[in-house]
Amino acid sequence: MSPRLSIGFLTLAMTIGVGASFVYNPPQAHAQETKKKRRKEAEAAPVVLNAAAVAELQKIATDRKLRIEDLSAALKTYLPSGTHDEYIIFASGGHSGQVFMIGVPSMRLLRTIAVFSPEPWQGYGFPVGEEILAQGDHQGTEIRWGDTHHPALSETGGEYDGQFLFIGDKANARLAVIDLRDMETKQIVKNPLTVSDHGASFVTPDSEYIIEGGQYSTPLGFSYASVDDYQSAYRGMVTLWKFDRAAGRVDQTKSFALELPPYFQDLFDAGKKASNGLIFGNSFCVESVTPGFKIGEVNFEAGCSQRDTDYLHIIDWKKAEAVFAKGGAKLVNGFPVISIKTAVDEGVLCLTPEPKSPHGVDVTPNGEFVVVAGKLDPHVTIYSTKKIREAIASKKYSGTDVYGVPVLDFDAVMEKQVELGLGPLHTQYDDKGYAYTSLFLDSAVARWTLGGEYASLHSEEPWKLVTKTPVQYNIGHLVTAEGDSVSPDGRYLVAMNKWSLDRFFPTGPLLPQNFQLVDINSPGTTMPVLYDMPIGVGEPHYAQMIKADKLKPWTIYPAIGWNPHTQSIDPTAVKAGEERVVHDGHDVTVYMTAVRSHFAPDRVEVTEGDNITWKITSLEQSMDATHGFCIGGYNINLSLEPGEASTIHFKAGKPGVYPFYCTEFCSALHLEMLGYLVVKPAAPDAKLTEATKQ
Ligand code: K7E
Ligand code: CUA
Repeated sequence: MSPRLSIGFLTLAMTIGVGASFVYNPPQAHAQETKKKRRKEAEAAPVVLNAAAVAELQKIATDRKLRIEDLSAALKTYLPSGTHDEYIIFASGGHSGQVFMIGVPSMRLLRTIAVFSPEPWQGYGFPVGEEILAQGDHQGTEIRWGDTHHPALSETGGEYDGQFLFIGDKANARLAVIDLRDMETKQIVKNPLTVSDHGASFVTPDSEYIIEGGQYSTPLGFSYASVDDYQSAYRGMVTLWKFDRAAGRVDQTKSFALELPPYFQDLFDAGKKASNGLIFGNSFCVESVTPGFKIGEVNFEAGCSQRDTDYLHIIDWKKAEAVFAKGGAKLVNGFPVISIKTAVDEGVLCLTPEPKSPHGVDVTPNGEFVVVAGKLDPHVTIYSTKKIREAIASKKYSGTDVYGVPVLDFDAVMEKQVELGLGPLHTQYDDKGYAYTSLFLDSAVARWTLGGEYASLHSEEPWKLVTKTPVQYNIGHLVTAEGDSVSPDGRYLVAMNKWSLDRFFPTGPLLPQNFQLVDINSPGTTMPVLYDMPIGVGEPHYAQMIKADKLKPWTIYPAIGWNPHTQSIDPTAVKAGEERVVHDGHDVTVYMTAVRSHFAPDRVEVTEGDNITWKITSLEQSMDATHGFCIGGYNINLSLEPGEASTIHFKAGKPGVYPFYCTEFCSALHLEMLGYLVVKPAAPDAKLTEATKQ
């Protein structure tokens, strides 16, 4: 054998020979080796820029017309091949209905997680996962997309614990639960009270509850009432979904909602530390004008902004939980709802004025303050949670609203107002006593100083604007490293910009959005933009950024025959050596395994009209050895990750021959990983019987 041929033979043997008894795994071994080697090299020889290196860099910079800040940004964001990011962002995927996983500081898209929309690569909805998607259907209407807004990582003691991610769908008022061990969606819950929402999802400090606030008021429970009866028949709401961490699911039987006045509730945030037990939610349009209001005289949005203030909602969720536990909720569309009256009588709900048309409501990491940003007011308004508690205790009310809800005196609970610029929206925090607020109209990120306990962390005067960094353009949310947990890291900020205009090559009239990485590591006025990342899928809203080492994702499923839905071994999963096809009248069960590079069995013969149950187990135990399984013409496509077991059901259609094949280029003999589903015509005598009957 010539050396060339023998190498080829060896590679082939390694590729096709991976079975239960043959564990040689070249790509993985190679990856580990590279990583170790790199680390050793970097430790042994920290870079020294000698004259030759400087000259080379100078040439690159000159040729590419780079400035010194560009070089610095490049060095801060570049990840040498084979190294990993320090932080992971889980970003809303907007209208794509999905979640994006992005590394920071490299801003590389690592994965899309399929949530509300079918996704073929992940085999989500074809048909595995269809049962999860169907949980989110609305009154019999199939909903197969989502407008995702706010992802929330599960928390323990107010820290991201890296176990679960929740995300809300604004368009259809739904909440999804993603297990971060395999980054797959496990559950979708449809809100039984409202069609659409906005204030989802936000968690209480130990993820006891996942908060889903509503938005556009409607009659609760999908019932009908004329818009003319808005004041009496339309209501807002906030739902508290009980999270069962052990089950990894929302427990709908232990969840409840609060009826709220028909203001448009917007965003919510849970108190923490000093303010644990409270929930803060803002609102706009407390004028309760409705679309169609004074047609021809003034438009709706102007009608919505007649007053100078809207209302911040303050909810005591521990008291609400107690009211629910003692049966104080009434069923609306089968779901327990605490009425406004009960909430007021039991001291669960009160309001306080906030500057008109607010958007963000963000509790500081120590729980001492709540920052509200009003789109039409250049200030952020900061409330003291201590003053709120005191005002509630001493009943410092300035009156009640038209629904009888007590309104706390604004001056008694307001701590400060800080002028930042035009269109402040959302606020996040760092470890240096700074807050960061997005300025939509200014297209900038404002850094400003917090007071109270935070004053000792920085040398500047508290409650003052420190600096603004322009971003491109029209920033919505922003996210800092662990920025809404009890201990933010600072370091990085990502501006989530709605418009990109000239930043990228034009992609037709529909342009990407622009995520910009901002370096917030140095105190004071230095806060440069490091990187532009186009987002060409949907419109992301919020994101959360977690330390990468807090995530412990599985690299293969824990055992062969794993059912990702139950996160346990499926006792009925097909085992190696038990592959077969069982015919029982018109019921056919296929017991199949998949391993490089074949499906067994690879010829399945059925008869037109047969009910087929098709079970497949991936026998793979090597990282990244994923197989796909598709049957053309049947809308079937599975992703079989190492160890995964799947079961699907379908009916054999028209007689014919349907090739099935592996949709992942899994090995050198991947193209050979195929088989035939042969659908035979129903027996002629059976047809005769049918005909005779007529
Ligand atoms: Cu500002 Cu839905 Cu949080 Cu969009 S929301 S930006
Ligand atoms: Cu398995 Cu390609």
